[in-house]
Amino acid sequence: MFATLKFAALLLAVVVCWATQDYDYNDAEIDEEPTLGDSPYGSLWPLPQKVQISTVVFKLSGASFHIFDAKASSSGASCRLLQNAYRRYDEYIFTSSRKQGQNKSKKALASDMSELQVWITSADSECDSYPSVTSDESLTQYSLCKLYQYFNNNFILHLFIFSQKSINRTDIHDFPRFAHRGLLLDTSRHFLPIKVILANLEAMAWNKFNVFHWHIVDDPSFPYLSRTFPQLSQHGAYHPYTHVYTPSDVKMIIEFARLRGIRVVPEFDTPGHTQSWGKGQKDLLTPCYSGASPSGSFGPVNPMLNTTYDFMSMFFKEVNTVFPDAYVHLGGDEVDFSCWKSNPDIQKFMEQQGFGMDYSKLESFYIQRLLDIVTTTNKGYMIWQEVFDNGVKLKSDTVVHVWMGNKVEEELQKVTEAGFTTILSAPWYLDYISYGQDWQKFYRAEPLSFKGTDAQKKLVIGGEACLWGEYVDATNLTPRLWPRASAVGERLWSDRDVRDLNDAYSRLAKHRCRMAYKPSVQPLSACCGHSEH
Ligand code: CP6
Repeated sequence: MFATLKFAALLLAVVVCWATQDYDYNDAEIDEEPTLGDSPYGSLWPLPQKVQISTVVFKLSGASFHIFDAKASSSGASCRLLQNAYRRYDEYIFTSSRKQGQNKSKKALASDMSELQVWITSADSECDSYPSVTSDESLTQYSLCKLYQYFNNNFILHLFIFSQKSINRTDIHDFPRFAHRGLLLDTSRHFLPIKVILANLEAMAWNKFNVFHWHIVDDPSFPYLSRTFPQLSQHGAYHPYTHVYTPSDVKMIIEFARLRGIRVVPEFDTPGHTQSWGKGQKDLLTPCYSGASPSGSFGPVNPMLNTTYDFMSMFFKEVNTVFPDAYVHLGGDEVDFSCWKSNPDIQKFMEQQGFGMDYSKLESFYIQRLLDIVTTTNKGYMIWQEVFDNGVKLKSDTVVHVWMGNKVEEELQKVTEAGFTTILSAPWYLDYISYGQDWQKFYRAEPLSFKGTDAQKKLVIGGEACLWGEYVDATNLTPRLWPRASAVGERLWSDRDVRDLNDAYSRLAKHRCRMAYKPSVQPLSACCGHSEH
């Protein structure tokens, strides 16, 4: 029991949790840990690009404090997105104190900060539209006697005051280093209830992630309820009613994300990783052979049938109407050729097409046709790196997703040399866990360390933390992700030079507690008792 407690405490790396316990870890482990001091930046996470904290302290008074539109703001009362954000931030800051009635009897003092004015300076409002890769996420914040916040466009209140009850006078000018800061969740290996997805979108917003890469279907299950092809989830989901995402579920997730400046990019991965598609869609997958007769098992999508492309055409037309983002992720990773090789019809087709024995040519043949289909729906696409590696002809706005752990820099070099935008996931496989503080490994990664021109570096638009779902479900997903993903969040948001592990450790410990005590991320709250953080 005691051993379990100690282990949990170390994993979570929280000061408040381990203070009373007696440790006997071996020295080698301990030597590698950064020391936990105080950061001059308090609990700021991710660290803003420019921040100046003065020693003048103001108190936030829960009784009188309110957030509202500045007079000169170009957007305000009619903007539901903004008003929703004000309400949320008021809750973040004051929920616990108001519940406990702490501020009711206290009168506001002269030094109290009583208001936050929000001044939107951009001309075109993004109130009613969806965030995009070109959204302006910059912010200028002046903390005067009254707190003003000027920011452009994206409407995410990146308030550093977050949940503090007092605040140092601070000037901030902030903007992201990378435009694409994503998190991949996998809802196929284990079904994730809506509640879990929303809780993690909330945590993403606190860490300034702005892309939810929804790896929605894969081999084990097909939880996406398609209006056009309802039989896909009918037969391919773990349960046809309880373990599916209905059109209204999907809508809710997209709106919840939008209000937090987060894009939802769905991935419908083909031609591999499609076992679950085959359950509801006859003849979509390639029959595998054992000798001269079908073995009864199936391989990747069947690339030689016209019906395959008719299906994909209708399917992605629907995807285009359901998911408003300008991009869809088309997968294309890890295609296993053994089934294609075993099938005599495919062998014949290979010969006719002049592919010889090169099955990657067959893979490319399929992907090429799929890309052309998706292009007609006016969507952009992202693809895993294999599609690029195989020489498929890609639209110039394609995002190539680099995930393989070997030769990462070489790959980034090649992809950007070819002129494509790219995002990086190779260093950020959060489904891999190891003893001790592995957040440091994620934190140390540097996306631009490859050899290349400035123009090439500009094509790296960001990265994604991946939490593949083989070993996570609703019971352990949130605590496995946070605060480990926060390390990736800071790497993608803050300046390249922000890499001091001791400073990060101090801020992250505080940031982690802040996240843990938020009622909307319940799974984390269970580990600690009451706190003042
Ligand atoms: N599922 C899908 C996966 C993985 C990929 N695609 C994966 C591969 C290797 C590791 C972890 C995950 N589980 N559809 C690769 C992008 Cl180590």
